[in-house]
Amino acid sequence: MSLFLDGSMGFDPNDYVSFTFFAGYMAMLAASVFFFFERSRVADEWKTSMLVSGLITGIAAVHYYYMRDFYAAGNGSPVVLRYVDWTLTVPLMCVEFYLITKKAGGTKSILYKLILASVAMLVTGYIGEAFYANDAVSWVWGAISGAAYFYIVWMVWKGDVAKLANNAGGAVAKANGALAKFVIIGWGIYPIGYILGTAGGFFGMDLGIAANEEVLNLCYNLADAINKIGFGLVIYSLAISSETEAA
Ligand SMILES: *C/C=C(C)/C=C/C=C(C)/C=C/C1=C(C)CCCC1(C)C
Repeated sequence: MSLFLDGSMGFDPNDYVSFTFFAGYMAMLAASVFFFFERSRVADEWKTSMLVSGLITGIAAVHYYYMRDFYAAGNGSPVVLRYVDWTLTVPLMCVEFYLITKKAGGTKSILYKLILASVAMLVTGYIGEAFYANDAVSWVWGAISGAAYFYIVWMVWKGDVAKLANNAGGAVAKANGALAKFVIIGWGIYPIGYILGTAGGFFGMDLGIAANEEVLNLCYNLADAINKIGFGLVIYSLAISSETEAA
């Protein structure tokens, strides 16, 4: 029985990047099982949020299954699979913000702004990585992507989303504050990976270090596990805490 699609049983023990693909796959899978099962235990109003949490880690688990093989087989960065995963899961994370602020007046228009910004962030990041990774101009695409990222940070930290959550107060304000921290700190790991992993990542400057695909994938794998599972756990604790508040 082979473990990988290429028929091999595994990867070189020194290949720590492959290890993080493998561990990421297991962690995403386990988190999905957890969110789907726990969904039945939370109050009705949080069931959709729990479902979305499970979908985020579930979609990631499937992509990690394939990225793991792709990388272990020596194909380098799984750029396409990575960005397909993100294009599905990041908008779903925007939906999480919409769902928690909905009762406090969250509108579809706010949701669309977040989704549009996240798509802009990812499309430009993809162009930078897929076509300009070895080019000094990779920073231009990273910078446009970064602008969209800062817009999302502003929306959830100080803008419309934060205002709604703070008006709602209590567990919702707390959960929004925690999710916003994930967006600032946890999502902030991705641009670091991009800077270290593309030739011109840092405004085209020569940092004296070669662009490193391994570091890029390490950053992305670590950040994915922190952010996707972390988001779900924040939602879960919100769902559990509002249940005890109601009781
Ligand atoms: C589950 C996946 C998530 C939360 C992915 C988030 C990805 C980002 C926040 C990526 C951001 C980037 C920049 C801000 C600039 C450089 C290009 C990117 C796409 C790596």
